[in-house]
Amino acid sequence: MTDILAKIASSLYNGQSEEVASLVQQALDQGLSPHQVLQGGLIAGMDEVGRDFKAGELFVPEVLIAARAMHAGMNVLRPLLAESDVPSIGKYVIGTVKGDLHDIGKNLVKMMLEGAGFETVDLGTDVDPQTFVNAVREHRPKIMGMSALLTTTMVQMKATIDALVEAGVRDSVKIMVGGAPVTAAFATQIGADAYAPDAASAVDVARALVS
Ligand code: B1M
Repeated sequence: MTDILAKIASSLYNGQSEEVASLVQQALDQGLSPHQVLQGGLIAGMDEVGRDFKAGELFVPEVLIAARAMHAGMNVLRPLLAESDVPSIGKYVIGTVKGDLHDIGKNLVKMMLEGAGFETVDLGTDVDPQTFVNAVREHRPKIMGMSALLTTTMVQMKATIDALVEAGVRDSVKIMVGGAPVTAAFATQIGADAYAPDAASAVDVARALVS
């Protein structure tokens, strides 16, 4: 069992998209749960990519190819993670903040929320504050989530909250933030309602916010 997860992680590291998709399917066929495959295979592989990227052993093109392989694996898992007969428990607008192109974590959070019964509206990456404001006006979500992976872009979370206040819609929505450099203390400091460290916690936190 752990063998196939290790194979998924190393194929992801090597950017072998087709191999990753096929191994993910094999792991599921062997009886592993979608969450086991996600955590022990895909996320484990991407963690290794992150470590070597930081150490200067991998460069942006290699990371991009690994990210593509991660998406290929997630495409197989998506319907299973989102599988749910729970009726919608509320709308959730989500996006990665301005200047930030990282979307793997944001997409995972979105998939898990959909699995938990939230109806999601995905604004994508590099979302400027005004686009968040417009989406809150248009979709009237119960929760708006912002993701940031860079210390240089997490400040956009505060800029977006300020824009919501200025537009007079801040109090109509709960705000959740997350992403590797974001902390609970930072969330409080910028006036967000909640912080979640990972996709699974994001579901618990979102449920608590709407209950
Ligand atoms: Co970039 N990158 N990257 N990168 N990248 C990081 C983030 C970095 C930590 C790598 C490193 O140096 N170790 C570093 C940031 C350093 C810093 O700011 N302190 C970094 C850098 C520097 C950069 C560039 C500036 C590199 C360059 O060009 N010189 C550049 C910036 C581009 C931009 O955004 N403007 C850049 C580019 C890229 C790629 C495009 C090559 C690619 C992104 C591809 C894509 O997303 N489509 C990429 C990647 C893949 C990474 C790493 C390796 C992996 C990120 C990832 O997907 N992790 C990353 C290193 C790392 O984090 N280990 C790195 C897997 C994912 C499942 O985890 O996104 O943390 P994560 O999401 C988690 C939680 O954080 C949480 O739940 C998720 C699932 O559990 N979460 C939320 C996330 N959002 C949430 C929202 C919530 C709640 C929870 O509520 C709303």
